[in-house]
Amino acid sequence: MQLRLIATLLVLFGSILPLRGQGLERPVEAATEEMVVDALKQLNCRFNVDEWKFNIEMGKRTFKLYWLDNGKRLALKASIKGQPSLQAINRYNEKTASTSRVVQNEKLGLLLESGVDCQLGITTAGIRKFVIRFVGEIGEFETFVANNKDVAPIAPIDVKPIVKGEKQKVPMNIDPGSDDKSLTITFPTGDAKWETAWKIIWDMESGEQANAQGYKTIKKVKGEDKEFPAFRAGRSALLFKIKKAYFKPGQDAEWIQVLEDAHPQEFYVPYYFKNTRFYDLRDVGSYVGLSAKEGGAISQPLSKAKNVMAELRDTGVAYKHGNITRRGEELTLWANFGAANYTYMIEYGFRDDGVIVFRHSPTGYNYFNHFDASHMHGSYWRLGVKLGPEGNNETNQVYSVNLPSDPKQQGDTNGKLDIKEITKESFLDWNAQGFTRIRVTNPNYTIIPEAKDRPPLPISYDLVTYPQGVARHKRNPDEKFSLHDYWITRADCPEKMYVNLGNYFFNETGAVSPKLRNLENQNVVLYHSSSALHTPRAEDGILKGNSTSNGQATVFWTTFEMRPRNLFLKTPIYRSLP
Ligand SMILES: [Cu+2]
Repeated sequence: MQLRLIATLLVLFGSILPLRGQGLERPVEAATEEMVVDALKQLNCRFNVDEWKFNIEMGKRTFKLYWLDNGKRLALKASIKGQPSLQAINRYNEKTASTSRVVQNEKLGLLLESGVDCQLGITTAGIRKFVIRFVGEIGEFETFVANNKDVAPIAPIDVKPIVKGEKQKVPMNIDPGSDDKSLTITFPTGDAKWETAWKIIWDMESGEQANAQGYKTIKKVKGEDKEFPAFRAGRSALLFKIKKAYFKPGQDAEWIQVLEDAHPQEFYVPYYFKNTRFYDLRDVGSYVGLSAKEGGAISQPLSKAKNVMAELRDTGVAYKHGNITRRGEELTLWANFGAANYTYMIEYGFRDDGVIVFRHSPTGYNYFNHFDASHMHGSYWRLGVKLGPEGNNETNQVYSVNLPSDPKQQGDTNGKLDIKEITKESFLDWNAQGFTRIRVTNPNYTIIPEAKDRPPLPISYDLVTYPQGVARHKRNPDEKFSLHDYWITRADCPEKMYVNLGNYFFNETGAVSPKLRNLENQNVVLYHSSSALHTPRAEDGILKGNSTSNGQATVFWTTFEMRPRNLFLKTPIYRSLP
């Protein structure tokens, strides 16, 4: 392929030469080099030719026109400055780009490309329009890149080597003036080539603050429903909230919000022995101050109140095959809710692979010094979910996901999970054989493109639970909130209290309430409980009674997690041993 007409680096000014062929031209099936030259001359642009490649300068923009297959195809390519995230590029290609598309080239960086198949018929005027439109699209894409810049880059985080016995601070950035309540961590920690990050905004809220946010309870007064503030007024900390959590699945990726107000909302402890029962969060205790000494090797208490510990933990091997392996990390934020004789440990684990682990454990002194005083320690969580980047996180869908146990449904022709969209405020139960998960997706945000056999896969988070058992309490009429494992409401649901969900979902006859609303693809709140059955043993220090000198019940955790799905193009932080 050669250009006979022009030697390399011939610079022409279009205005010098006469126009030719305008208006009279018939379409041909291959563009000649002369047609390209004419078109460029008519556009008054500077250009030079390097064999089959035209280097063009038009206005402030430079780009290349490729004369391919003896003119059967023409392609335009422009190098674009800027570093939009992969997701932003995909979004541009899917939604904004009309005749061009953006590709990330390993050597050349970001390229905007457009092509024309001349075999369908091409004229000089057509080439001219092709170039003009492309110049317009460069401008559009530059504007798109400017408007889709990611939020402020994360400043490098300093990590010092660990000296045995010494304590180190967690390698994270704390936003000044936030009372340690707004923080960012990158993973792997201490690595300039970090690959994932969490931005977390947490708070400890008092009953007074929660009541002001509309946390109410309804009680019957003389046969009529009356609203009362949900919590005890006062300043002590009752709600340990993750107000917002954002995950970044790559240095160039957008921050993806996951949580919007998540917290344990009740610690309900019914004793089967004597029907003694406690709503410990509502009625008894509050979160307590912590000592720095209680934290691990890499830890620090947070905020002036020091009632939350930040701790960096090694979570063991994240994956392994041969020398392709690495150890995982988790930023744990933990607190302790003191409720008279008992206390509860509450942990949020923000893992380097995007998983959030929610843990609760009782510990402390048994209420009854009796081996038969078995009781349930229930932790009732509100999980506000708002999945997606800022500006695109208001549309979410919810699904239940179950493995079918009927062999017919598991057969070769089916063999698919039973995935059902939940379109209305609902409750459902965990099914052991179904490995039930609740999935929240953002149908408007996809990084896994469409393939031959499937549509694009939206980003999702699965609520995956690890129950030791399923606690149902039916002895008392106010325990209806324990009758199901998952409750799903809209984020704007007037009922914000887990312990009142029974009254919201059912009417007095026990029938499902007609007031339940459609989810309408809005943000949702998932309510889920995790329970630990405590069957007292000598190791709990009960033989000689409930005393500090006699020992206490050690922790026994309940756990569930929110697990990302299709937020990455490959295994997160995929590395080999050095
Ligand atoms: Cu107990």
